[in-house]
Amino acid sequence: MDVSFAHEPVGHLERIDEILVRLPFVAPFATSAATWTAKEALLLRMESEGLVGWGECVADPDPYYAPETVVTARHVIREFLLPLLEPTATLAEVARRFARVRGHRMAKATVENALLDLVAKRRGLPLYALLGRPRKRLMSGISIGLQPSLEALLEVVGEAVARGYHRVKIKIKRGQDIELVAAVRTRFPDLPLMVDANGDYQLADADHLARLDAFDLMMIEQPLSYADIYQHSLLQRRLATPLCLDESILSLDDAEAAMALGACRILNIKQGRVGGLEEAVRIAQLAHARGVPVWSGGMDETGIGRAFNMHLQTVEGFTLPGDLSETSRYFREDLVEPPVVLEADGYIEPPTGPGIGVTVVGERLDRYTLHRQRLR
Ligand code: OSB
Ligand code: MG
Repeated sequence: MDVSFAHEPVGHLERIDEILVRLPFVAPFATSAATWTAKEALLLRMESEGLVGWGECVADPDPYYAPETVVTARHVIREFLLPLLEPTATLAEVARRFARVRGHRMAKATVENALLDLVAKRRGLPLYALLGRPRKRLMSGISIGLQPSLEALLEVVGEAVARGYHRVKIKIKRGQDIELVAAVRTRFPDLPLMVDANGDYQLADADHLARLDAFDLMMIEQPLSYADIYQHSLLQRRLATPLCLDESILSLDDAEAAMALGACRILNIKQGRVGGLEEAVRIAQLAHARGVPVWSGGMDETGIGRAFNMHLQTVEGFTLPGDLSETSRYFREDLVEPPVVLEADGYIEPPTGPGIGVTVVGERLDRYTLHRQRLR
């Protein structure tokens, strides 16, 4: 990839800490696959020459979204990834060394993110500038979990519309789909609306899913299981609505296969799922060349992980609004300042300070920490 940071050396890392945090959500977040009441996340803190770099792993404590968990990520980071970091190794060299470790891309992204934050801070550049991008206001998007009732759903969607979000995504699952979408569409005829099934359906449900074609959805995200790229290609041929893959895409190769097979017409890129910003940018570049629009997906991250997603969205090809909501939607109090806020027109300003551009508030970090260990 043609980015200047590839030749940047890792530098001397005087100290590395892993920190496990747990932040309660303002409201539980329910998908077809799981319900989470708090964000439990593994953070990596790296100190180098008086600077501090941060990474946040998007793995959950459970394997209900992806096979990786907080515990597998800790294991792989400590035993296999950190030992590959040497002061003179460039980031490109680190990526080559990491390739020997198969999978575990959430773990890899955590380390890559912390290194990129450090490199950008050393250069005094915001991360988007390190990616070679100009400052850009970002579109907002909200992901609304399954609600206890249709009335509750309509109320939450109504609040999002009133706030000015650029698009609304609602979660669906078998038995809670057509009538939810029909009700939201009837109430909000012009709303940019999409659904996410988190893999709850099978190809045999194709006729049922085709009923969603009546509601002018932007896309259907991950209707079939995480490993079903080929099955999605068969489903896409039977639907007018574009499919978008999330869980199925773990790498550039997956994205290439999905696009070549016609398994989707849109890609959800979560940099924390595909191994980091570098792989995410590669996927965005390939998708751009293939005419496939992409957007940045979220994992209900704390302000640390969210900042990386914001910088990523300045890259060419991110033409659709992503999962980028106000901090107050997720947490009463976040680990970082400043929080993400919506401007009057629904846009969001990415942080402009060096690196990720947000500051971890030590006292809050301590309060939400479950476990902390020095690794180096
Ligand atoms: O499928 O996109 C998903 C959150 C956690 C795990 C998976 C998903 C999500 C979201 C919320 O939809 C995205 C966000 O607001 O950060
Ligand atoms: Mg999704």
